[in-house]
Amino acid sequence: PHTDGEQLKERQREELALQPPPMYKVLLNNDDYTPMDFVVEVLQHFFNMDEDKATQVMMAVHYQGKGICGIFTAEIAETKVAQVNQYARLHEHPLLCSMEQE
Ligand code: TYC
Repeated sequence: PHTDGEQLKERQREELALQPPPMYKVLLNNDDYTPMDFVVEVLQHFFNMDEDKATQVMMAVHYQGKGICGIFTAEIAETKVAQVNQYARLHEHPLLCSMEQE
């Protein structure tokens, strides 16, 4: 019923399904204009950080230029990036969120 070629492809599908999915870092970039309070609120709201953690991450981005908000699978990372950038634009801040594969 199954040719050798089909069995090989099925094995390859099974092996791929056992691999963990690729993970993506969601990053925040520093800029000179977005208010610190706004960044802290974004980190609390979109990344479920408490106020202390959000303040730490915001200050790390402020002094180091970039920082990690979290690590997610592709679809979740893409959604976070889109939501943060849309929210920042709505409030007319230049805050930039991006992602890169781990
Ligand atoms: N540098 C901004 C300020 O001084 C604050 C800031 C922090 C902006 C983190 C963006 O991702 C950011 N108001």
